[in-house]
Amino acid sequence: MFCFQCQQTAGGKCCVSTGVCGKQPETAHLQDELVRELIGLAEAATAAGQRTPTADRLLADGLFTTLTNVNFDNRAIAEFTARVRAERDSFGGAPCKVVELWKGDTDTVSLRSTLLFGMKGMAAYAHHAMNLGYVDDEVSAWFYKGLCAVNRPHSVEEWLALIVEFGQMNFRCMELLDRANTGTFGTPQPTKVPTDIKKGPFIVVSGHDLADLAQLLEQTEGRGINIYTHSEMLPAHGYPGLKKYPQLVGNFGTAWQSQQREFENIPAPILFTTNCLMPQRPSYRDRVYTTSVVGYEGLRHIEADACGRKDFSPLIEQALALGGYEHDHSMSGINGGHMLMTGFAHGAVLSHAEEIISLIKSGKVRHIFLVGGCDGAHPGRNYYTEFVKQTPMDTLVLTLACGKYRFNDLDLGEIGGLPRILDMGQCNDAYSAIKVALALADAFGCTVNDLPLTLVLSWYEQKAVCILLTLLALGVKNIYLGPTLPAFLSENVVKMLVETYDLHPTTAPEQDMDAILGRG
Ligand code: FSO
Ligand code: SF4
Repeated sequence: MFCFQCQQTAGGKCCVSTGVCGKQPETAHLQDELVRELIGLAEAATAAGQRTPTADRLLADGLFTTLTNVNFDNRAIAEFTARVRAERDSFGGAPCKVVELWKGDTDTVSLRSTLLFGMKGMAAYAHHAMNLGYVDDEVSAWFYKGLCAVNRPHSVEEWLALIVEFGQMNFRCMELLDRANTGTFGTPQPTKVPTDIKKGPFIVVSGHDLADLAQLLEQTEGRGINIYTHSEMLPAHGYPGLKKYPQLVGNFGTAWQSQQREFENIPAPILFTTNCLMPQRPSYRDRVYTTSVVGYEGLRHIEADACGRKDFSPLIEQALALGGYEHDHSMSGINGGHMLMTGFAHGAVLSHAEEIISLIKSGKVRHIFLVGGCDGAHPGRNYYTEFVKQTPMDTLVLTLACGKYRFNDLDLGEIGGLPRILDMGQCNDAYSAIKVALALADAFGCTVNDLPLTLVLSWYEQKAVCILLTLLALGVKNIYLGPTLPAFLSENVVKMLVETYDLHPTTAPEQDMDAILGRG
């Protein structure tokens, strides 16, 4: 196997014998095979000069299936690949020759991988939007264009142009998903979320898919079962269309990489709607369910019917049978006893735009940091906790994605009635951060790069890659990126990113803070 798509890749280089994530060589091989078939499908459709809704969906779902910590089920991957092959055959023509993805000149492999991994991230966002009935023709068409581009030779300049074009398309896709989420469930409102678990039956829902959560909430109405979000599902509490359900009572645990410890002996079922799924320990393996593109051999999978309806009764029955905790349960040691705040997406933040602008003008807010992205097990990730602890009292911290669990239990106080930490939502809500930055730039008559704003990002998997490419494509400079740089970026590509975009690898919290605030 050869896989270097995520931050925890073996030795910071590549996984070759087994994945650090638990991916086995056979699964890696099947995922590569699926990507090759997806390229074949995009090529066949392009040669035939036509697309089909089935192919649109297969391209997005297929790429998402190969994203880190999504699908470990060899049979499910092979079956999906067979569907892709059948769709390709329906376009006629001979199967095309597909490039060796991981072979060739180092810079070419690096640029090709950057585009491919970015597309895997965008596929996840397109998938969630489609689940809510939102489709953007340009976004769907770009999967064909991008997969064909991955298959062809390009000069370095051409690769870079493709990557920038992709970054802009991913902005459009994040906007689509924002419209899908807010159009379906309303504008997120600031909401306090308890982290302790009430006695009695409950279900934990992980991942990013709000449509799945909504169906589960409908089906658990009046059943005496409480629902807890986990990891990236936390921002669901801010949406009026979801928070209206009285059984959506809190958040369980912290970020994805702590799941094996936090789920140990849990007396409740857990639903994984997307990544990040880890290999399970025996004490809770019989309680984990997957749905959609997520899969793991031996776990029960909830399929959608032709209309997209899912029957969650196996989880509901198991929740009732397990019965939950006998007494209210404090999650002490894992954020226990705290209330977490979420719901500060662009709608809520921009409703305070005037105050924020006057706080900046009067010098009460000296700087705004966006500290966010994905979390992981890498020891260097304490950087983000330390960095946020060191932010001066006259600064605001915007955050998003599961990296926020590194510091969202800190009490950093308030400025002018606003909490100093504002949780904007899931990783895709980077769209909100960009909207807020653009609105502030507009109000101050400057560019985003001239604002007293610095992005300090943590990356783990390929959604973070697409977000980074979007930020660069929008011309955002001076981003701090850690805990390590992607292994798939070659020395020359890193050099180019540093020179063109002032991209900074993170160093030490004090050192970066001094550089950002012009101290020392
Ligand atoms: Fe985290 Fe996993 Fe949202 Fe990622 S749960 S790591 S960027 O999937 O998608 O932030
Ligand atoms: Fe390794 Fe990450 Fe690939 Fe898993 S997804 S095999 S950890 S590089």
